[in-house]
Amino acid sequence: MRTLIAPLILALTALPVAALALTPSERAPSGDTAAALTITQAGESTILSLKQLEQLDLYDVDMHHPEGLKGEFTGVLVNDLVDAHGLDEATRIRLVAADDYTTFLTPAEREEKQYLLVTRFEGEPIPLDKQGPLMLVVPADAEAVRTGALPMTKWIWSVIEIRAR
Ligand SMILES: Nc1nc2c(c(=O)[nH]1)N[C@H]1C(S)=C(S)[C@@H](COP(=O)(O)O)O[C@H]1N2
Ligand SMILES: [Mo]
Repeated sequence: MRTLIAPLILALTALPVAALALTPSERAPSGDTAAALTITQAGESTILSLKQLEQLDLYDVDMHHPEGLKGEFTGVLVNDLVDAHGLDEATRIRLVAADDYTTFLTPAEREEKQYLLVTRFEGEPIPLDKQGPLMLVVPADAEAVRTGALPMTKWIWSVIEIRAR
């Protein structure tokens, strides 16, 4: 009996984690130079295109988004963006969407989980009317949000600006 229990417990605990791993993407950065994201800190704004954003390391995750999309999401890590743009690591950042919806991320939240700023779905840019062009996802929370165990307030879509101050 004991010989069966240990492998069984191992198999059960490994299951949920394996499904939602971020893996380095093989995709080439976008060539799109249109304005995509404004980064504001201490009154100074920088405007980034998808081409510039995707110079950061790209990651893929296979996920069922709580709003319905199911497949491969590709994007950059919010923490990589914070590092690359010298945003104050101690400050909470505010994400602002095209419809004025806004949400905050504290340094502790960014430390605890990976927040992916999605630039592609199934390899293609996401149109504004499909909640693109940039959407924030929390792959580790996808299942809990879909079952209603966690709120979806961090899953802001149509992100146009990130502010730190
Ligand atoms: N851009 C944008 N993102 C958003 C929202 C929104 O109104 N605009 N609503 C948030 C909230 S509070 C929830 S619960 C989920 C789902 O919002 P919905 O119920 O309005 O579709 O998306 C989140 N992301
Ligand atoms: Mo909500």
